[in-house]
Amino acid sequence: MKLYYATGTCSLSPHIVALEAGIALDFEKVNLARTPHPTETGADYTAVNPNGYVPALELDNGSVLTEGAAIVQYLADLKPESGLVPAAGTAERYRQQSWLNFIATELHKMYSPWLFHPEYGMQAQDVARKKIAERLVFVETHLAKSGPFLMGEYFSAADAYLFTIVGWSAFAKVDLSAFPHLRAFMDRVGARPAVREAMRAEGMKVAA
Ligand SMILES: N[C@@H](CCC(=O)N[C@@H](CS)C(=O)NCC(=O)O)C(=O)O
Repeated sequence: MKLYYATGTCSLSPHIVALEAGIALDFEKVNLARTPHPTETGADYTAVNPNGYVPALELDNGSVLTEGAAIVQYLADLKPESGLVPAAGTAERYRQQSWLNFIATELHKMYSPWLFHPEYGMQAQDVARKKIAERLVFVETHLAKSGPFLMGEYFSAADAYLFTIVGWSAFAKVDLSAFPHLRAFMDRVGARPAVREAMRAEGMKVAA
């Protein structure tokens, strides 16, 4: 299987999940700075994902799975013993899907594109930061009451996704000072060997 990724973007989440699950992947880097995005081999990435965005997972049968929230579940389901997703059909699985959907729609798509494109202007950025702060209050309250991870006592695929998106906060000037449990979560997840390995492999800076 091959993961199409771009350094430090949302594709870090399936990268982390693959390493946590012990799944060996091939990787092909996508250059998001050029449009249409070429891959590192010079291929046109829209031939892989017509929407042009990462991540995309090319399966061994040649078919392509897109959407980060679906990809992390697919990978984790390949290794149920990793405990990264609850069993399909259980209430716990729906609870995790609820978190994955929340992260995708309420966080990911508020940080990106709004806080990554200064051309949208300060007003749009202020609105996005205010909305993100409201959503992070919800996450903070949950972690304080039911943490230390989103699913409680165990690290799951949803945590990899949350870590990836909240990890953009310094760059996006999203202030985390009011969220001590979330900051502790970021430190806790950031210290995991698989997370550090994924970040290092993508050429990201990893805390000492
Ligand atoms: N709905 C997609 C969105 C993925 C997404 O926003 N990817 C960004 C990087 S974090 C991207 O590739 N942007 C470049 C583009 O849209 O052309 C998902 O959840 O996987």
